[in-house]
Amino acid sequence: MTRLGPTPFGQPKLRREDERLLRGAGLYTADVCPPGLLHVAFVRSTMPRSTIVECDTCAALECDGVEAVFTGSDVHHLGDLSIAPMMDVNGTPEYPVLAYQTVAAVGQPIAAVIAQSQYMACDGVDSLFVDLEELPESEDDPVTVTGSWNAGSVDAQFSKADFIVNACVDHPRLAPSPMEPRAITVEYNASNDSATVWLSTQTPHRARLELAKILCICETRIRVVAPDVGGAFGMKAALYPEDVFVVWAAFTLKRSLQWVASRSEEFLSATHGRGCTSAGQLALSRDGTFLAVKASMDLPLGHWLPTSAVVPAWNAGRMIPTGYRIDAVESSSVGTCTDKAAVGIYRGAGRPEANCLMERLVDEAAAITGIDPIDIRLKNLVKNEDFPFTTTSGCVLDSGQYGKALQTLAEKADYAGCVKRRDQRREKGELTGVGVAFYIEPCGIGWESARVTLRPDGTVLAATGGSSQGHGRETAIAQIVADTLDLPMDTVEVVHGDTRTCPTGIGALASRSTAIGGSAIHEACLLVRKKALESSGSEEVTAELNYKNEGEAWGYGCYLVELSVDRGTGVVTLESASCVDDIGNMVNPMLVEGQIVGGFAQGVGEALLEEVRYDEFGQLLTGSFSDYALPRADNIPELSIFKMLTPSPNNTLGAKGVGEAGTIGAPAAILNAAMDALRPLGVTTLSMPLTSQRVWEAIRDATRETL
Ligand code: SMO
Repeated sequence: MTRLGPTPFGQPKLRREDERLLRGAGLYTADVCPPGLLHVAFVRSTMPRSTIVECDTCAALECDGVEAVFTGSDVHHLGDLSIAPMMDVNGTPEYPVLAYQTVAAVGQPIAAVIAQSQYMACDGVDSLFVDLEELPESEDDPVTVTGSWNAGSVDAQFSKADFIVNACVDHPRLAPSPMEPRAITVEYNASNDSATVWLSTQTPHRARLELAKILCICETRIRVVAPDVGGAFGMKAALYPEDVFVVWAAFTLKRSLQWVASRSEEFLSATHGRGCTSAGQLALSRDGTFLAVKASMDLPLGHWLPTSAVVPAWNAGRMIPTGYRIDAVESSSVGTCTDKAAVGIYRGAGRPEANCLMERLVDEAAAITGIDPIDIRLKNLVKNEDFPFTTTSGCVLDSGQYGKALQTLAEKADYAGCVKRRDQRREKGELTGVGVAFYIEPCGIGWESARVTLRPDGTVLAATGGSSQGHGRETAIAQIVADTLDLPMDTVEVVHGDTRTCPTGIGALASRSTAIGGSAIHEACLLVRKKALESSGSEEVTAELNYKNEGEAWGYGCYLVELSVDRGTGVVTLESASCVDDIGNMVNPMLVEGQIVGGFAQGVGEALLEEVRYDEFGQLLTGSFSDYALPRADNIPELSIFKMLTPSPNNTLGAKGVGEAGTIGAPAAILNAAMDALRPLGVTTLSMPLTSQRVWEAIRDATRETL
């Protein structure tokens, strides 16, 4: 697939979803109101690690409108959730639908009240009496997931190195915060004892499979529909205990039920991301050649493991040494269960962790050798002629022009001018920095499904096994179909996110929607075209297939930021930002830029503002947006976006993912720029988020020592 040009493919088509969404005519899970709907609210633990001494439901049951109350003893027989087995796990933490006998974390559901309205359910929750007795800290070893990636003579390279540099990076624990919180509406169908589960999810088919397994019922009794989804970012990839409860209760009561999380419930019990602490060492020769790298990644997990719980640890470990040619690598990654909210994938999912550590090490290498940060990268990045390139840890980087991307960035963003301005301002006593970061982004492994039907009237129905989390899939898929079949876009109807009308598939995650999901649609179109040419011309023609890619596509790119630091207050101000991203063939450049800008904003949030905090007793301190600082428009400088185009040889569209690009490149570039600004004062390390308090303390500590 190399055809690009005056066809829908490659054009910045407006999103066909937006007409209905902007007019308020979208259909979100909470908008679905089957007749006789009852509402669910959860009683949540106010303490970590406790024994449930008493859970008295009497008063709640007498509340107006309350129809039923359930506790852990009603559901503790239900099954467990599957965990993607990418690393070794030394135990199985419980998957408690409602806490039974003990609770593990603040915010864990203990009981559920079902009532005629959401308010009545909340009144019931307030009337329910729970007595908890705090347990001492457990003496058992926590459940951990571990992995290591070792190759080459690391010790020999370290002993012959001219320099060894160190870096540590602290990633804040983050709350993914999609605009639409978690929501589930179960429409119970008494005629055949089945249910339609409307769920704000990234993975409808997996949700059906897991629900059937946990509830021990046949999959045919459950239809899962992901209607419009208002953002997900990895937070809606796994099935939550609350979801399982609501479906179980609907079948038990034979009633339709709905639960919509409040924002506070999201901070307390939706999955968090990041929280990784990493440490690394890079050995290099005097001329700036990288010889060996050691990295250790330490990631938190929560009190239960969502399906993709180990993915961040796996990506963080296996991606070292990212896009650099380093022949000796020793990388290890450990995820450790804690008595806090679950941690799962969040936009980037281990990619920012690996890239931030490498980029910090590379900048330290530049500083110690006196080689320019761009030049030392150019010297060590994988060269064009080496693709496909198998990294020392075994990742197969498919394609790219890494050096050219960095040179393009230097030119377009006027790197030389940035450095000159910085030096002039430094002479006047200002704290200013220029930061560069290179990143790579693995995009989806495996397969996705598609079914394309060409109707006798010339219109097309395209059904994908993937789904949409609000990122414009209907538009992108319609463009691929229209281009492949040479039809106008408005003849193409797209369906997704429904286990009844779509072929069994995976979903919207891991930057896979276009590279794999889009390729599946493209292949199905080619098959339909072939069948149509062989048919009589007046019949309906359908093609359905599973497409498996030939290996991961690796997006990559680089970011450059200029920033200044106020010496008196520690406030960091981003002054400019530019990026070059190579995502292979593009279906819709407007959607691509939207992804880059959105990812960048979340990357700025991680670098400068956002942090989920618990106190020493396990109490959540950041339970609302007044304590948890999402970036606002005035925190985000305009991002100048430039593109490279190296098609991936690993999928039929030649596409790479772009969903996570900005969250990977931005924090690394910002960290490097802040270190560049503060290194002259003697600051040697900084932790994210770079709040004014943290930065002020770093300045104070560094300057105090030199007094
Ligand atoms: S963090 Mo993404 O939804 O794989």
